[in-house]
Amino acid sequence: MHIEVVTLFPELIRAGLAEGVVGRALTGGLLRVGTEDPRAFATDAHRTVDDRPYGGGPGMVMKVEPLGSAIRACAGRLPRGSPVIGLSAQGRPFTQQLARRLADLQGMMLVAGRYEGFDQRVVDELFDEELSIGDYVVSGGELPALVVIDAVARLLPGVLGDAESAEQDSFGDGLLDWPQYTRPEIWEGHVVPAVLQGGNHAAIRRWRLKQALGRTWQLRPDLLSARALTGEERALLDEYCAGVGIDPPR
Ligand code: 9D3
Repeated sequence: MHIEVVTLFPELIRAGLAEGVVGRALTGGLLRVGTEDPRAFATDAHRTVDDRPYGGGPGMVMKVEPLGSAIRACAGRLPRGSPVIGLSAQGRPFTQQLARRLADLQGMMLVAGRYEGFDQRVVDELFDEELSIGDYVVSGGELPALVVIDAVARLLPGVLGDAESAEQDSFGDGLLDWPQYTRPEIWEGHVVPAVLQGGNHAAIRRWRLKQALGRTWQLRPDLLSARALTGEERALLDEYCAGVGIDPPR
């Protein structure tokens, strides 16, 4: 997978990719990430990359010519057909489903905005789509671009080890995780649930599934509504709800 990022802060992108799973994907050659700084295409003595909004008002807008030139330079390095994705608060919400779709591509371009955002003509003429990472305000598109890269990179074949990726095809799909515990058995008077200390693997599996279902219903009922339940899941969730004294889903 080849990703190009258009950004006024290439160091921020580099720093965000250096560690952990994504860092390994880069050094291992499973992922390639390049950056292009619109400032490199600014033509005036001050290397200007922003300008005042038509119509007035506070803030600045990313200047069109340097941004357009940086996007075209990146496009020339990417496989044909790679989508150009702008990161903006006006974008479509980024989801795991979209991360899976992007992970199937050979390449993509991520364009990070700064200031009040992009000139709408850049959006209309050069972007294939705009993505947001959620309903809160961050200062620019760089952290959102890193979120997209991280979510996509960990889905690429070979990036996660066996132990990490086994998690992905467990019944946890579409549910919150079950509670995890490690040693010691008693910490400041608080014990690890007894079922996890026995070797009854069928009982452990049922307990974890029940916890995952119950926590999802308590904390994120929207996720459960979007997911069908098997007969076993329905029964385990009813048990969980009875245990904590809440109503199960109808
Ligand atoms: C919505 C607030 N705007 C009022 C005029 C100002 C503004 C805030 C933040 C303009 C641009 C930005 C920068 N944000 C992003 O570039 C961004 C973002 C975000 O803020 N939230 C969630 N996802 C994203 S993706 C890019």
